[in-house]
Amino acid sequence: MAQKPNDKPANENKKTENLAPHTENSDEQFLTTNQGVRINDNQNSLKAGDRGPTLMEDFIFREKITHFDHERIPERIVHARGAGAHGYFQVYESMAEYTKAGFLQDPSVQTPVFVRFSTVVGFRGSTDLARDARGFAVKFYTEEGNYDLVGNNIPVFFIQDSIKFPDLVHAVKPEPHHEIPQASAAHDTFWDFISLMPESMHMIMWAMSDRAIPRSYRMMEGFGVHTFRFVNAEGKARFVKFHWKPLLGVHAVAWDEAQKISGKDPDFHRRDLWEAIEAGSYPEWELGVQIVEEEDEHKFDFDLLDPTKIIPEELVPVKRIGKMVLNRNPDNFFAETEQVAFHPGHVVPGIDFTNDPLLQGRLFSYTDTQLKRLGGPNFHEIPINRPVAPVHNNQRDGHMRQTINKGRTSYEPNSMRGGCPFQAKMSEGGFASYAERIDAPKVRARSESFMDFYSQATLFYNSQSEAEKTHIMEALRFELGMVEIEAIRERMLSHLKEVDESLAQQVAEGLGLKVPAQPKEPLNQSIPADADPESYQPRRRKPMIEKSEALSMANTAKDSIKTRMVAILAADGVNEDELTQMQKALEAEGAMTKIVAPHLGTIKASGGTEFKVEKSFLTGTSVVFDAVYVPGGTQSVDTLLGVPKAIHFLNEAYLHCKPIAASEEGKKLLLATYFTKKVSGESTPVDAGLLLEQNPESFIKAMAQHRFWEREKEGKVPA
Ligand code: HDE
Repeated sequence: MAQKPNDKPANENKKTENLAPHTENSDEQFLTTNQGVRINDNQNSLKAGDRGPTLMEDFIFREKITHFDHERIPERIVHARGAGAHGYFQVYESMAEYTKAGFLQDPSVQTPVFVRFSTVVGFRGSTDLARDARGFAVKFYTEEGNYDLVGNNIPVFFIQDSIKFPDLVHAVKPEPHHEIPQASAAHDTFWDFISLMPESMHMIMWAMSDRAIPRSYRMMEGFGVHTFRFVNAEGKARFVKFHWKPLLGVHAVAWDEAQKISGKDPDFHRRDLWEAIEAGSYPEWELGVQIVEEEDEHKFDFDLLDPTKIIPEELVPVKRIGKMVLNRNPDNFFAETEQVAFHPGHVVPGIDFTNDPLLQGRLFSYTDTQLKRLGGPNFHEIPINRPVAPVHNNQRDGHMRQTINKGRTSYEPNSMRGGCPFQAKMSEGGFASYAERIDAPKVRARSESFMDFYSQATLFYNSQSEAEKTHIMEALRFELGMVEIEAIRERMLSHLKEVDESLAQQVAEGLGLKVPAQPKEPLNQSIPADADPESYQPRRRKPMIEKSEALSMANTAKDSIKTRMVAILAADGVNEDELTQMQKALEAEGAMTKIVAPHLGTIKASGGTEFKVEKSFLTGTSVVFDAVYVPGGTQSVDTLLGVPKAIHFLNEAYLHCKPIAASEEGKKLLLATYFTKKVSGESTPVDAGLLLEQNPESFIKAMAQHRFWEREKEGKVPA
């Protein structure tokens, strides 16, 4: 990355400077108390005699233990488990036509960001690979104050009104009597709730798809979900939906693989993010916007304010307006990733809200939750939350106040300070809410324009590739298979029938049930007591499009193998030329290779060179790799033939549809696998992900395809 003109490291910026006075470095320093007194003995408490009781007087002991006793804070009620990184955002060209937001004006300006990715359901110590939506929260430290885009990797949500959020979260979290299961929606209370909430059906399709088991945080999209507003300097507003598009494409793992990774490396995603940044392979996303003129608000077959709907990209293209690069890992997980406080209500002039009832509720919830989690109203002073823009107001005091506000006045208007701090005119950057006209009765109700629950679920399903459809069906079989109450399964089948008959049929087969002809009870129970149930019945509108290419991961970017992890299976005597040729070719394309061998330490190649072994078959597992390569060398291949775990490694990689390459001699190892017939050519069709000669170029091409899902049809690999 280019250095900035003042020769500072490229990953330093205004926010790094803002954090610097708060960072601590113990190198070459004495150990001290919190009062700065040097400690002479950190091994023994102060006692009355060397076998006597500890003395109250021991301020060193008391301070240390007391601090320790108070180290924990409440974890986030949702999105508890996450990983964060610093970086910057840069707009491609001025967006002045649409918004006056300062950070979207000047292509030469880099705005510092901090991003936190998360799973939603699991506790802080759960696994990264749970089937779940992922949080994608970005804090822009702009010159005009902090702007938070608090999104997910799925563009819609389960519910339409935030008053249902506590119900949803109570239903999906572990059940209250025994706190089972961890980080999983596959249980009765979740599906009970969902089966009575037809509005969730679109989100359910996404959550059952491979989007919910990403290969990497770096390979997932992000979405602002709600429709927001852009407002330009003339006060003209337009609707806007936000998208993050990963430059590495959108990729997933297989469900069987996800479950295994959860055991083998529950930190898979946070490790992947950390290691990529440490290696200088900075994750990158483009920010995209879909802009809709206010006068076009009612032109769609859905309501723009309904968060269970997308605007298909075919109807309103996504304009890519800038790029985000993550180029620095946090120094301290707790201080930064845990204490960062996002809020969809943190906006800057030029960005405003709409009346989406889910967004409206979120605008209340996020400050409230930080008060509990971070302990008081001064959480904005925690270093990671401080804006780089100056803060002046008359808010005072409260727990852990850091700022020392000078002067006698803490009110406004005042004359004693000449009225300072004073209000800013709009022309001086003062925030003024968009003056939307509202003239309506005060009612507890839902608009009839929100009542189309199934059309976009069907659109999503119809837009999937064959393999993706199979994965959705299998995920539903799994999840509903974990449900114990049959009536819940049946209700779900009735909903699935509305989405797609054949999907419902296939899921029903797996559950040993029949798709009910008529649901036994009303499927929509989110109806106010006095309402006319008729007006709450789902109504299908004729969709404006039948399919959307952008919804299928099969159509994602498949042009790079950057940061893909390749396992090289080898032992002593490995063919040195083949090994180094392949390593060099892969690394030149930005992939990373690790030698996996029967033991750790080193192996001696045919040419005499010692190669470091990164993983043994005990510490390494195929599920954390993207591809496998087997070089030749008679001794190496013969040794591996005697290692059952090496054969298992290959079988499993094959099962998970990964590219596998072997040199002519390495092929001998592949003949010992379950897919031997594919290797010997006895069974067809030819597998494009199975490369049976030393040809780095074809291996690179195959790796860029990510997975060869057509193998799943064979369905008989015992791994
Ligand atoms: Fe959140 N959400 N949410 N949410 N959400 C929280 O705030 C809430 C929703 C999202 O990395 C909480 O600080 C309500 C949609 C992310 O720190 C809490 C509703 C979307 C994160 C909260 C929603 C999100 C949160 C818990 C329904 C995608 C993690 C801890 C109206 C657009 C941010 C916290 C981080 C976190 C409330 C729905 C995204 C309780 C009431 C829709 C990425 O305030």
